[in-house]
Amino acid sequence: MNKLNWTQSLRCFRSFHFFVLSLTIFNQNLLFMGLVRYVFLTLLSISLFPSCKEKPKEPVSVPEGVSKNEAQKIKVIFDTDANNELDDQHAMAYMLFNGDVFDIRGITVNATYNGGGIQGHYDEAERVLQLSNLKDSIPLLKGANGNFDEISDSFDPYNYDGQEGVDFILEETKKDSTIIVAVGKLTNIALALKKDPSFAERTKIVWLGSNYPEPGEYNQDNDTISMNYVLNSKIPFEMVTVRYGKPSGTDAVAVTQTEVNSRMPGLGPKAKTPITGRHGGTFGNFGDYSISLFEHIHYHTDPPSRPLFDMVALAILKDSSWGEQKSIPAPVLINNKWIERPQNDREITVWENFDKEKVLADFYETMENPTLVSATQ
Ligand SMILES: [Ca+2]
Repeated sequence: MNKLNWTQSLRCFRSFHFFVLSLTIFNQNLLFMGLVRYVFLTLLSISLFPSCKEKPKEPVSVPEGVSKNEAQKIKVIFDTDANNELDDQHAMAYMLFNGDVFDIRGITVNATYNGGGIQGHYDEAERVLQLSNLKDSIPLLKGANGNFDEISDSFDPYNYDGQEGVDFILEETKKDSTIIVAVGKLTNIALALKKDPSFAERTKIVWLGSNYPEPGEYNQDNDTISMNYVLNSKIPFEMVTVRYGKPSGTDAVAVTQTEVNSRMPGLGPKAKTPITGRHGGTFGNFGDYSISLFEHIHYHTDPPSRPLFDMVALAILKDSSWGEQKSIPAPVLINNKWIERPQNDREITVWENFDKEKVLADFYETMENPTLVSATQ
């Protein structure tokens, strides 16, 4: 039952007060006035007490442009090395075009080897936001340029590399049940845990990375110490595996350049302000930029194809049936080898065996029929 509002409560109190007063008078004069006064006071009370009843609920009006299922959306901070390869940009577009599914609280960048330092990753993330007409509508912040061990070595919580992005992650997760989808190295996440260990209790990390149980993988190798720090913490942690060359990892969720050239032209919203791509050229929608990214990437396969690794980490949040998940005691990486810890009470989730057809069908469907996420600033 809903609470009465203040106006109703006041009216209710007045009515009740009057009723009690009336009863008192009624008792004192019962012998004299009898039935006439009784009937009068009863009718008066009945006329006043209905004001105590809860008023029928007025229909809740949804502000223009706000979807009715806003509360059901997955609140996400996306932590990306946006300028590495081409899957981060496609993941970003997929996320930004899934406005019915995701509520994007912000985007933070981290810097892996390929991508021109933190500024290069920031610039590329900004290009995708601009193509989506969301630049300045979604917070975009720089995280750490360096690695966890060097930053944490003489850590000053009020002045450290990555503070802008990491502090944003810490503050934003205090407000709501926001999760972090991390698709680069885990430096920013480890720094957030170091600065505020209670961070572990208010969010979860979905990380695209590792060839677990095999060694190696780009995101992992960029900062293994940060990964171990996260594995040894209590923060809920889901690992969306890469597994180079294996059918069970996101490496298998690849698209060919031929397919991109035929399906992507012109897709996505028309950008109000076109971008200059990282390889040059001017682009007015994400679809055309996608073709440019595929044109300038190295290929190791015949026919030429590239996995959309990072996009899969978002797809399995959208529909968990597009991958298989299992819980394992958290292992640790020592000397580039995974060491199992079967006695470890701390468990993590491992994602594998992705439904490539369904994930890619949804990717193209999303590109063809985008629903932009709402602005958050
Ligand atoms: Ca990435």
